[in-house]
Amino acid sequence: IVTNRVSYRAMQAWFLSNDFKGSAIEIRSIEEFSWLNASYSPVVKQLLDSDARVYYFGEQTSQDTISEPKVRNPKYLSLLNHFRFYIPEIYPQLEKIVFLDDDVVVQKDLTPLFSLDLHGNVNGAVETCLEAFHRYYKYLNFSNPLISSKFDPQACGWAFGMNVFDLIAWRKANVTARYHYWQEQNRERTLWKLGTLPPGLLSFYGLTEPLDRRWHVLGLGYDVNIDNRLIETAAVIHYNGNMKPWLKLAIGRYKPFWLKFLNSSHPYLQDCVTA
Ligand SMILES: *[C@@H]1O[C@H](CO)[C@@H](O)[C@H](O)[C@H]1NC(C)=O
Ligand SMILES: *[C@@H]1O[C@H](CO)[C@@H](O)[C@H](O)[C@H]1NC(C)=O
Ligand SMILES: *[C@@H]1O[C@H](CO)[C@@H](O)[C@H](O)[C@H]1NC(C)=O
Ligand SMILES: *[C@@H]1O[C@H](CO)[C@@H](O)[C@H](O)[C@H]1NC(C)=O
Ligand SMILES: [Mn+2]
Repeated sequence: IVTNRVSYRAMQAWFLSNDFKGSAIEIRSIEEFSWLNASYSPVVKQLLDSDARVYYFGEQTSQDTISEPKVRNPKYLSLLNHFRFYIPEIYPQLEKIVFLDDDVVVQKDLTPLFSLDLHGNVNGAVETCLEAFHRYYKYLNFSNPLISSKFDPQACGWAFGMNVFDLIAWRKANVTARYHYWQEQNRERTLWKLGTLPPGLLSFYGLTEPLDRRWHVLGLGYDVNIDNRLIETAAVIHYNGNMKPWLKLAIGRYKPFWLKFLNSSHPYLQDCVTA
């Protein structure tokens, strides 16, 4: 688990005071990774530059802030969000990893994911273009020749949140370098606006293996029409979207799938559990 300095102590206290059937849990803070600095990562550089702009010109006069308020949203500013693109460097000894977002619930054993054949691909992910609009043209600026000359606008999108990464194939294909390249091209935000999915779609293009949809059922944070059977049989459910199960605006029907793993008699939770 990688967190930041602000949450590090609380995370440690939480995992020390709970037993997860003997699982080994390592908590690290993103500030430890001194190699992830502005001279190596264009993303760090861009985040520092945008902080500096706000600092020097003030929030009220910054054009970025006025025209794109979401850019100030910590979700998009956080380096933690982009940290997924450095997994092979975080764990130089590992060959394969299952990556999970912090807003998922694991409902089944994920061990079989490690023996799935990714056919030489780097990223095992569920595709999202069952809904017709989740295609590349939806996420990227195809008016830009950098994009339109290299990518198929109809290519199917996929999701972060539960991914199997083959780290050997990742290093061989220099995916992190590709990601840096695209982040640099997007300095002026002309290729895409926000988030980690668009650079992911570019960096893992042609390197993504579609997984059976039942591995990862998405949308529990915004889509009110997900079939209950689909949720119940999923290996991982993902509350992506704003309506997180721990918030008041949660979608009521999806809340129990999260709540049932919560130990409400735990003293740390006594103050915040309302259910
Ligand atoms: C920045 O990271 C590079 C490697 O990524 C490292 O060689 C360098 O020492 C780091 N600089 C600082 C100031 O930590
Ligand atoms: C990855 O980068 C290394 C070193 O920069 C280079 O030698 C190699 O050809 C690159 N591989 C690919 C597939 O681009
Ligand atoms: C998309 O790319 C074109 C060509 O570079 C550019 O003129 C346009 O401003 C971009 N659109 C956005 C929304 O950034
Ligand atoms: C729930 O938390 C309480 C208080 O910390 C603890 O005694 C109990 O064993 C926990 N129950 C489970 C199922 O983990
Ligand atoms: Mn998520």
